[in-house]
Amino acid sequence: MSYNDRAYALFEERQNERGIRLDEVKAKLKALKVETPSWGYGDSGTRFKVFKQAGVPRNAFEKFEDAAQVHKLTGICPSVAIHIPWDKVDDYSKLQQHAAELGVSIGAVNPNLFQEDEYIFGSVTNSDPAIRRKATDHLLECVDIAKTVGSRDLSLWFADGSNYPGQVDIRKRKAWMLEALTEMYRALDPNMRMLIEYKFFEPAFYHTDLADWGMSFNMANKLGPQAQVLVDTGHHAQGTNVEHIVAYLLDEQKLGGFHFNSRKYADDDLIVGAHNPYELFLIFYQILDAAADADAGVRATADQIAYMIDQSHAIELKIPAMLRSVLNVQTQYAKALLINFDEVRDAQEKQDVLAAEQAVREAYEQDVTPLLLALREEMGVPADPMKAYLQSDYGSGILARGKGGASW
Ligand code: LRH
Ligand code: MN
Ligand code: MN
Repeated sequence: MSYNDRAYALFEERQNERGIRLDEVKAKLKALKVETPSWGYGDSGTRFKVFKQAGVPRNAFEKFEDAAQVHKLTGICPSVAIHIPWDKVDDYSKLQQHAAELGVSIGAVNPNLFQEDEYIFGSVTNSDPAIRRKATDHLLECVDIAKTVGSRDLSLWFADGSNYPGQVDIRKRKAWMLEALTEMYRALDPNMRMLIEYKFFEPAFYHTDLADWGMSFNMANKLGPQAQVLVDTGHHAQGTNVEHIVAYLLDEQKLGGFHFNSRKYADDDLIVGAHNPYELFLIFYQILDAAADADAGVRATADQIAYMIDQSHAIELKIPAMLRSVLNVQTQYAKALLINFDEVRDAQEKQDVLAAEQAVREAYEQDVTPLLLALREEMGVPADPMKAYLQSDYGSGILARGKGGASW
């Protein structure tokens, strides 16, 4: 028996003793799908500078080529989110066909209402009706693109806000936001969803029209069942209990998706799980708990969550950074699958605080390496996707693209 086989046998023995069935765990791990963002492959930076890397994609087609590498090596990233107009192409069915040839597909469509000079004082909440019209038309254009390429989800984030007290009429802007979203909602096909993101600040520093989950939740409720909330893990104030928000939205059947990234101070867009792996694990704990809820609607909500990465930084290579993010998501999900929920519930019923906390933490403390190695072998992907990438020629091959590729 090889070292890995022995390690897996021991791991299995241990998990069986803990009451965990590894065949179920592996089936769930195989079903996990994580969407990567097209913009995570292009040049990025800070608000001080965009840094140019050699080899980054020059257009949307090349972004899909890089994303396809991440899928090939991990087996769990079959779709790629696009951002319009960053990924504007003449013919979206050509992009869709290109994606299919690479073994991936177009995922969530993200309208972009924060790039043009006209939007300096806002887009859908601008006090100028002509600018609001233009912004809403862009939302409708994105609904059309999603229909053309067969995407179910539109992810919506608005930079709209203000910097000074008195600068804007906050309540009027709330009405304009709802007006634009309502027009967009009416354009959806019945299978489509609007995922409404929020962020507490940046680029606006005094007030932001959709600043927190409650504001997105309120909009989604007013719109109807096809509108849900998107939780970007980097969009909360310090110390916010993100897993509580997740549990709350799941219970309301209003959690539509995630943008995963890690952060230390603000919307840092760093590699997922780099700073806060326990938070990520606790998010999955809440999702798995809801996935076994007595209410079928809550179970279905948990099942249909769109897991997306929204990570892009400048000081690391793009494809390895994305691989690290994806692998960190997979690792924390694997750990959460090792929670013995009966034990947790039993301790909760007895109000045994220490036992309940122990039952959750114990799963986090398991080393899931043998499990992930066995899983990858069964899935036919490299045991160590990062190593496989670094040993492949892909990274050197793309250098021929030169510097000065696509950026935001
Ligand atoms: C805003 C955000 C939003 C955008 C992306 C590029 O901070 O998280 O999701 O679409 O970054
Ligand atoms: Mn985001
Ligand atoms: Mn963000």
